[in-house]
Amino acid sequence: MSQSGIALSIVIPVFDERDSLPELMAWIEKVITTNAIEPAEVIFIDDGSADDSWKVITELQQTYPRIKAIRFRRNYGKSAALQKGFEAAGGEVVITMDADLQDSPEEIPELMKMINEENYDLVSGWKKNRKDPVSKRWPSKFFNAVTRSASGIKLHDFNCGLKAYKNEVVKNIEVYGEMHRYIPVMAKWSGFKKIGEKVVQHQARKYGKSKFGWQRMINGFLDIMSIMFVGKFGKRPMHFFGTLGIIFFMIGFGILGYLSILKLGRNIFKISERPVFFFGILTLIIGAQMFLTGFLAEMISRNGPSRNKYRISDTIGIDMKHLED
Ligand SMILES: Nc1nc2c(ncn2[C@@H]2O[C@H](COP(=O)(O)OP(=O)(O)O)[C@@H](O)[C@H]2O)c(=O)[nH]1
Ligand SMILES: [Mg+2]
Repeated sequence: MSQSGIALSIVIPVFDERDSLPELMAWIEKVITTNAIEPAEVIFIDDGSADDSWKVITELQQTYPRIKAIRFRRNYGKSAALQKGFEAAGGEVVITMDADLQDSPEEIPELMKMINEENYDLVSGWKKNRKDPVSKRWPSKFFNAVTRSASGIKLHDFNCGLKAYKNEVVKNIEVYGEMHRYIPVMAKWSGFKKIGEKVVQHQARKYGKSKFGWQRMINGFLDIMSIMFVGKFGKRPMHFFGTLGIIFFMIGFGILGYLSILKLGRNIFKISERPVFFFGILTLIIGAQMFLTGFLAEMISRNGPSRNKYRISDTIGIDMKHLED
């Protein structure tokens, strides 16, 4: 048991899912009681929904006291919601799940077993038989192939909303931007190596509509570059920029030095008539720029980022002060 004595935390990001919530909560409750998973908490993070999702959550809480909730003042994105949910989660096992009824709560007991008994750090769902339109499935296949080869983690479905974690995993990763797609990659970089997957049931969306279009997909691709970079050089950016800086600087220095010696020796040409002269100047400047970038990155990373500040307007069952820090 963790210090809080809670066996399971279910973290559910919500954005305009009013119609799905009552059915989802009833289903989760059924799974928890039939499998005697106690104590369990369900944490909803309402991310500035424009419909009455918050009102529905508040009402559901009267029936199901295990519900806790956080409400953002505006929409910050799925990653932000997961991050705050992870900070609030006290369960020994933490399971994330979409709010739209596409993920099945029936998978919970088996996922818990894989964490508790088979000692996995992280288990990702795999929507093997995915009930979404082709416009979603194909980009997703491509995305998964890229992420697989970039990260070396052999998962089929990185972006599955249904995942299970050991508590210490969620406390040791920081999810922001559109990074929720790369949580397994972040977990690996943080030293959690036992990462597995489980084929999970997937349903077509019953109510409401999908919130992930191509704009968010592009941000997702940019984020994988950040994640690989931060994972490798986040704490020592000068090693990356400095190395590139030295290479460029030496090339430029070599070219200009060579031209200077020629000029001094024979003085028979105008230095600016040699095209390589401009190349030399260019690489020298790029080299110097790289160094400056490296120094700036070092200074910023030393002062620590404050990107996980989100404005929270309400909470249920959760200490708000501790969350806004
Ligand atoms: N907190 C939060 N949750 C979101 C946001 N966008 C989507 N979600 C939730 O993430 C889950 C998956 O989103 P969905 O639109 O169904 O994506 P799809 O399954 O890929 O079509 C659902 O539970 C959504 O409510 C967001 O901006 N903030
Ligand atoms: Mg969905």
